[in-house]
Amino acid sequence: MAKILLETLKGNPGEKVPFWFMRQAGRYLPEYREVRSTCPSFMDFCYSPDKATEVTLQPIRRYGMDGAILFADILVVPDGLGQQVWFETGFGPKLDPVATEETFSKLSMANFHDKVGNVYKTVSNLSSALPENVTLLGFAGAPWTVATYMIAGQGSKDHAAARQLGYGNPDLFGRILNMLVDATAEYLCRQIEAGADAVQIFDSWAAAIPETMFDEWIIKPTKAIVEKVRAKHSETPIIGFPRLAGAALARFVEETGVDAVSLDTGVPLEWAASEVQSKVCVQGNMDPHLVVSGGDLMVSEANRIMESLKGGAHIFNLGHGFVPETPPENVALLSETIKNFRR
Ligand code: 1CP
Repeated sequence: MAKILLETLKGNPGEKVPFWFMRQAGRYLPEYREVRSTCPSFMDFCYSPDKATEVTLQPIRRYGMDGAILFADILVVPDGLGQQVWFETGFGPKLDPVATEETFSKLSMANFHDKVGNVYKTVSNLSSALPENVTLLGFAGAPWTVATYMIAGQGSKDHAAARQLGYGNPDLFGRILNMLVDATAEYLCRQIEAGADAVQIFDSWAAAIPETMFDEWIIKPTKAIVEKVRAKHSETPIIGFPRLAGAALARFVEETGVDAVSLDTGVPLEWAASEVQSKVCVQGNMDPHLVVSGGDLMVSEANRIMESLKGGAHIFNLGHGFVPETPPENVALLSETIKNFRR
């Protein structure tokens, strides 16, 4: 059986719209919470191939998505570089901040692949466990988004610490981004070698960056990763996701050379069809909060999205990840709606 999601990423869409959802594995599923409860440390959970494999497969069994995304986290990369990462219940990620020469000098690739090797094991487990029509997606965070956590030592709303270091000490900031480019490119190549069919680069915090900085912080590092991965694996599609980039999305697509791009919830579809989908495959872009209420509005919105993007390569997805309060039965209705649509 053909992998219709992979074919669509390669620019060969068919009658059906392939689909997967960001955060399709996660707390909205009771079976996820059950496995999660066996592992108090979230990072240990990401490094447990059997558990990570199981929770990746759970949504596929329930809903039959065309794509399975590796279960791990974007903060595996700083952890692999030697920056301590942990998750505090009710708070989120915590890291020992890297914002000085001294803290930066402790990071290196020396133990990277050993440290994160179990993620590659999860990918290879998945590549044998998944039904043959399901596309296996690997992923990593983009350097800018990962750097916002590394520099602040936690999640932040306006990414003040990263922006201020980027302006105030562009040399050190540039070296942090370069280290992330090299690590991320190697990390994605290893996932591909372990069996990932395609990879996505999440730039979740690409919003409201001045255009000159958008080039330095978002486009250049992403382009460098695309070039490095493509040099080794020219056939593997690479998906970008500069979330909330606004009109800069069109330039992102042209300049980074990604094969596909994920649209956040606010991207107008008529604009996306003419300015973005005319060049690459698009994914998107249902509001995850609409899946919390579900019903007729969710169904009509899903159909509107698929109608609006049926002129080119489109993979149905959300505009951002599922929220924990999503009722699993609404995901079932959404999945059926997508499966029944014909272009
Ligand atoms: O205890 C739990 O179960 C915590 C919830 C959770 C989950 C399910 C976290 C903590 N990470 C994940 C898995 C995850 N993270 C996946 C796997 C698979 C899937 O999508 O089904 C992926 C792709 C990510 C990527 C990720 N992690 C991103 C980029 C995508 C996005 O959502 O914008 C980001 C920003 C993170 C950081 C992160 N991980 C987890 C938390 C609480 C956070 C911080 C978010 C914030 O700063 O607001």
